[in-house]
Amino acid sequence: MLLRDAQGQPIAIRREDYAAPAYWIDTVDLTFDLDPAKTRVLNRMQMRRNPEVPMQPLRLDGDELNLARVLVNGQGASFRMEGEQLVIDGLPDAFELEIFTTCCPIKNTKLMGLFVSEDTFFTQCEAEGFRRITYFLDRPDVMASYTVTLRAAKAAYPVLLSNGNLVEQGELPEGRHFAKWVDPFKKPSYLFALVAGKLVAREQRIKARSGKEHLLQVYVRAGDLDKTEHAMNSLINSVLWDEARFGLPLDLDRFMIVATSDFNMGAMENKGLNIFNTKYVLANQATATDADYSNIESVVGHEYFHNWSGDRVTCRDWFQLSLKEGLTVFRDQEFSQDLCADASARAVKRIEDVRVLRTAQFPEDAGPMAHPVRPDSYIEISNFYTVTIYEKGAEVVRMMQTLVGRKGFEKGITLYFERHDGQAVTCDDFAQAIADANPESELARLLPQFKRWYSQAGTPRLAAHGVYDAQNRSYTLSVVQSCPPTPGQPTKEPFVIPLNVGLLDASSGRELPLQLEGESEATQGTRTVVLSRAGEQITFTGLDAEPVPSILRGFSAPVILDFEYTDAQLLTLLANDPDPFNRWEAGQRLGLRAALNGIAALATDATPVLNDAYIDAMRSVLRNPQLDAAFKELVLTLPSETYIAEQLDVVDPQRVHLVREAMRAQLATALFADWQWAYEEHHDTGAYSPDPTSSGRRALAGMALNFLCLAARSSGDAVWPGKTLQRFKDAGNMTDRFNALNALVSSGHTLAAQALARFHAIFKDEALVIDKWFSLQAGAPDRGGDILPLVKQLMKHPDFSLKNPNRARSVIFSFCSANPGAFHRPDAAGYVFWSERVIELDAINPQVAARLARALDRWSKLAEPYRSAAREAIARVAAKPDLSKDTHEVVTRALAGN
Ligand code: B3K
Ligand code: ZN
Repeated sequence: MLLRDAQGQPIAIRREDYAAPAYWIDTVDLTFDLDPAKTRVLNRMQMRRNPEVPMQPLRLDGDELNLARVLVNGQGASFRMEGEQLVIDGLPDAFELEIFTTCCPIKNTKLMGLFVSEDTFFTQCEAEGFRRITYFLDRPDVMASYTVTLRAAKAAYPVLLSNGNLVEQGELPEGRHFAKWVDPFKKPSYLFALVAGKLVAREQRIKARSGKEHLLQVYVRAGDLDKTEHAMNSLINSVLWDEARFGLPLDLDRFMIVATSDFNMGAMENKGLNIFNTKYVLANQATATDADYSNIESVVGHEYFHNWSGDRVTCRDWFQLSLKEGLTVFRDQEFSQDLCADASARAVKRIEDVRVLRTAQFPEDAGPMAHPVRPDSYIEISNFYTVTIYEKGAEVVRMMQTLVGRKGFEKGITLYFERHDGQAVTCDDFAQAIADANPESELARLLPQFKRWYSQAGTPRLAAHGVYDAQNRSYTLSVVQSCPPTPGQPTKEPFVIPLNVGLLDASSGRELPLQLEGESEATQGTRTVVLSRAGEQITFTGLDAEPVPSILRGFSAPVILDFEYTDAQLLTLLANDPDPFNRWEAGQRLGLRAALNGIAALATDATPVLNDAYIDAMRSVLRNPQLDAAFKELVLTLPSETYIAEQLDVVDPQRVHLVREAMRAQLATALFADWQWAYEEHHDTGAYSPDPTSSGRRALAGMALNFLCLAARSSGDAVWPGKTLQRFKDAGNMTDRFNALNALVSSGHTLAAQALARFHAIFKDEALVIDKWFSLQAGAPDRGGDILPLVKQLMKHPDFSLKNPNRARSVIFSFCSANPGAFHRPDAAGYVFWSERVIELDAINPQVAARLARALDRWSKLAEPYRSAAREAIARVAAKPDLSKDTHEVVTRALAGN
């Protein structure tokens, strides 16, 4: 596969060009002599020709390798290089191929392949990193059995790990030692891993339902062992949950997690040897927040669940990435929900997941990088580890569950793994298995159309309209679906959309029984209506007055719902909807409406943005004894600047920022007494536990403190900032401490400087906490353009490093991607800063650079002068010679977008 055209421009790989491999690799025997400057890799493979493919030369992928020797059946073989590929002609049908290469892990700043982090060797092979370790058929449909021998200096690298089971270990001359690992399962190369270094492990033996014993290990650096309890508990819960919910057992004697502080992403599901960013492993109450605890639980779960959805059954090609990622995100979401003690905590988790989808995936689906859940082409696959593949992919799986029911879905999963165990398959195979296990379901009936969710990009819109017919006592909802054009897809066909609907009585707020036209009886609760045509009508009968419709309950499909709710209807839903998702959604719609009105009015009018009815409703939620603190915190959080911006055709980010800040200030003062009450009522959560109830109380107390400090800003009151500083000093856990610090920093109080200095002094040796310290400052609300100079200063701080992805993200991404009010400056200095950092990072780590490049995806929506300045900045990056494929793809797509 040649990756550049005659002009040296990268060329796209297309899904329709898929062809089975011309050779298979049955076994791989790897021997590593580990040395940071020059690691030697001996790779012995038993290979055979694929008889189903016409005879052709063997082409092995490689990247930045030094090739020393190639032997075929023990004899020197003739080969040639075509670009980075090693090509061998005239091979017999079956043969042994031996390849000897060296590489330089210490210089590997891309963190793909074999690299060194804090004197420890790690690997990252997904998607195409194995070719940076040895020449190989580096594609997921080539599955082989691996035997791995690691050799290294014993004093420097006492722990030597790879996939599977340790079968032998021992001493070697000159202070070296070795370990030999055999993986009992065939796997694609992207699941290979090794780790070598000075590490210690928390261990736990568990017994599965079958009675089989397993050893679980969490490996970290010596000082971090006290931060591994939560990760271990999360792992144990994951093993138990997958067995209980889907009947999927742990299939290995030993399951290892290893943490590294230099990692491009969250974690990696290598078979039996998961490698994790420290951010998703290390936690104790002094250093980690509730959000960290909950992220650790879901990432540990996610990687563990890949052991089946990804490892036992993998992807035929990278276009099928969502086969494993969408399914595994769905599984980790369900896991976290099932661990919740009650319905309210489950709903909170669902709302949080939907919030991610709507603030990150919807913009992606509307921008230049929009792609279907199963993309048709890519230049660099690393760019397609996106919220569309992951989160929208998970919604597609969730809709399947909705269409076949929870039990039916479990049957479908069982059939999928029975049918495809040990294979590399496609998204079609998955959908087929779920449908085949449920032949009577709506999914089976509509399967080809349902699969448009895999092939069509863009977020569908539902325009719903309700008409009450007093004479017939009926209410008809008309729903028209549409989907905007996306790159390469000018028109779309209708989707299959499961729409969960309920009706409330407008005066009492009570839920009404549902009886569809033609039905003889009414039912209580929610109905799932399956839409499949461009326009349809749903008629409910037996209604004495016009009801308030509660549509898209639980966010039953990843769509945008337009319905012309009156404020009164939304207030009814906010106060009464038994569906907690739509109850929250009603509050969001009210807040969004106020924001959009405020933005439209700003040019001429500076009256308060929020009306009394909204403020009163928020007060009622805050004071409602029936609601949980975590849910209240979500309802009282205004829609984000990014989400508000998405609703506008032309975005002036400064206006969005000003209006949202004005809304916050208004909520702070109008509810001052209520915030005081909320803080006093919720701030004591007893001994620390990260469970949803106590973390919800902390979240609400933290929110209250934030508003109290904000109110103090306009009133000049010194009491609450003083109390907040005291809270910061006395806090018994990181959540309370960080919330207090955040309250001071985001209100711009003068006490913030003191607190920040103290925070740094206390946690100077805790890298993950120092990341928080950086990110809080770079993400703080902008006041008169003060954040960019601060960000530049932070980059000069001795603790800053561009090479460490977590640190680079904590400063640069917190500013460019997460702080629109500070980043979009009328003087364009934010964009200039962005282009310089993208270029600088691209030379070090293209994956991280390409992620940062996405910060300007939505440039064509910006108002002037932002729009032209942003375009110019993107063009500046695109014009840079020798740009990586990763960044090249992102910026050229951005420019083509308009
Ligand atoms: N599968 C990995 C992601 C790999 C990213 C490669 N650029 C982690 C995960 O989704 O579980
Ligand atoms: Zn994953």
